[in-house]
Amino acid sequence: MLNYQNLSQADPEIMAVVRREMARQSEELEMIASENYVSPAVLEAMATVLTNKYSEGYPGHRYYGGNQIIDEAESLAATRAKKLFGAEHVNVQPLSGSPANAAVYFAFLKPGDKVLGLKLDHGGHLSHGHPVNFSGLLYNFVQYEVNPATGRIDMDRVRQIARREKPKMIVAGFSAYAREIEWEKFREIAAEVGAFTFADIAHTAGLIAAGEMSNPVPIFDVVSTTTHKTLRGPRGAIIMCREEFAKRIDRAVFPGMQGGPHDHINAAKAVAFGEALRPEFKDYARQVIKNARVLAEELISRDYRVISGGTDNHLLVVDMSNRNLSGQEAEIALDKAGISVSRSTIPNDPKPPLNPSGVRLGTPAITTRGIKEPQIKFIADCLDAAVQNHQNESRLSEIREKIKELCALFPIPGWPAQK
Ligand code: DSN
Repeated sequence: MLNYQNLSQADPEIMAVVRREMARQSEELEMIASENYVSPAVLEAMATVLTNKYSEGYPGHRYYGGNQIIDEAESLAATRAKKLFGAEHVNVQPLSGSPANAAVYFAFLKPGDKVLGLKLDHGGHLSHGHPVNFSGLLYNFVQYEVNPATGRIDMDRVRQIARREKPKMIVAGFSAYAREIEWEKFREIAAEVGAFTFADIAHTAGLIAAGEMSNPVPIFDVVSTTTHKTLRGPRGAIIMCREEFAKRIDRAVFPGMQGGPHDHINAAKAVAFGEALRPEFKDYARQVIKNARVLAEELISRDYRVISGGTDNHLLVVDMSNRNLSGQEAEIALDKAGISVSRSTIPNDPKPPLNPSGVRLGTPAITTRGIKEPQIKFIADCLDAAVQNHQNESRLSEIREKIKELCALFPIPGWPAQK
C-alpha cells in the first residue's frame, strides 16, 4: 500500500482529506452497487509515471514519440480484456462509462437516428437515452420498460416496440436492474428489424468475466463496460466488438471523442484484468451474487418490497414506500448508521429522481472485504433498524458503532489499520 510520504509533506491539506476518506471507507459499509475497493496493486499502477505521457493514437501508431513502452502497457490491457471476455477487439482507452457509450453511438449512428433503450426509472442509465443526457438530446431514443407485475424486462413488449419503431440500434444494459438480460432474445429482435446490438455491462462485467452471468460479447455487435464496478479495476471503461467493427470503434474513441489516453489508468486496467483472470476472482464473483441473494431474502422476510422479488446479480432495488420514508431519507439515515447506499427510482416512480421511492443496495465492495452470508443477516438487521429509527439520532449512532465493529473484523484487503 502507498505510504503517501511525499504527499503528506507537500500538501498536508489534501493529505488530510485523503486520510479522512480512507477512514470513512474503512469504517463504513460500502453498499453502493457501483463501487468497490481496488487492490493495492491496481492503486499503485495508477500512481505511476505513466501519467506523464501523451500517446494519442494506438499501439504502433501514435502521434507522439517515445511511446514504445506505453504501447506494451496498452497492448497488455487489451490482450487480457480479450481473454477475459472472449472479445475479438478491445479498445481500452475510454475514460469512463458515458464517454464509452458516446463513442459507441458515434461509431454506429448519425444524430437523429432511432435507438431503443431501457428507461431510467425502470433501471436504465442516463446515457441510454434520457432526455437531459447527450444520448437523448442527439439521438431519437424510444424507451422500453419493465413489466410492472414482474419487475423484469418484458421481451414481448421490446419486440413490439422494435417492430413498430424500426430502430437502428437496440441498447441492453442497466444501472439498477437485478435480473439476467436475455441477450439472445435481444439479438433475435434486432436481427428481425435490422438493428445493431449494443450491450452496456458496466454493472455486471466482473460477474460476466468470472463466468457467473451470461456473456453478451460473443452475441452482440458491441459491448461497453466501466472497469471500476464489479470488475474491481480503476475508474475507466473499455469497448469490445467484433473485428469487423474495430476500426469504426477505434476512430470514434480517438480522434472522434478523446485526446490522449490516461496511460497510468490503462496500466491499472491491465493489472485489474490480470487479477480477474485468476481463479480466486471466480470465487469472489460467486460470493457477490450469493450475498446479494441472501440480502434480498432477508429484507423480503422483514416485509421490504424488493423490485422483481429478488436478484440474479450484485444489486437489489428496494421500494421504501411501505416504510413511510423516501429513498433520500433512507439514504441519509443509512449514512448516519455507517452504511453507504444510493437512492434509486423504482419502476413508474411517482416521486422525482432527486427524492425517489427506493434505494439501491449492492454487495461488490462488502464482498471484497470478505463478508459472507452470516454477516449479511446482521447487516439486514442493521439496515432494517436504521430505516425503522430513521429519525432517532442516538439509535442511528448505536447502529453506526456496530457497523464499525463489523468493519474492523473485515478490513479492506491490503490496507493498513486506520488510526
Ligand atoms: N453512476 C453509476 C451507477 O451508480 O450505477 C452509473 O453510471
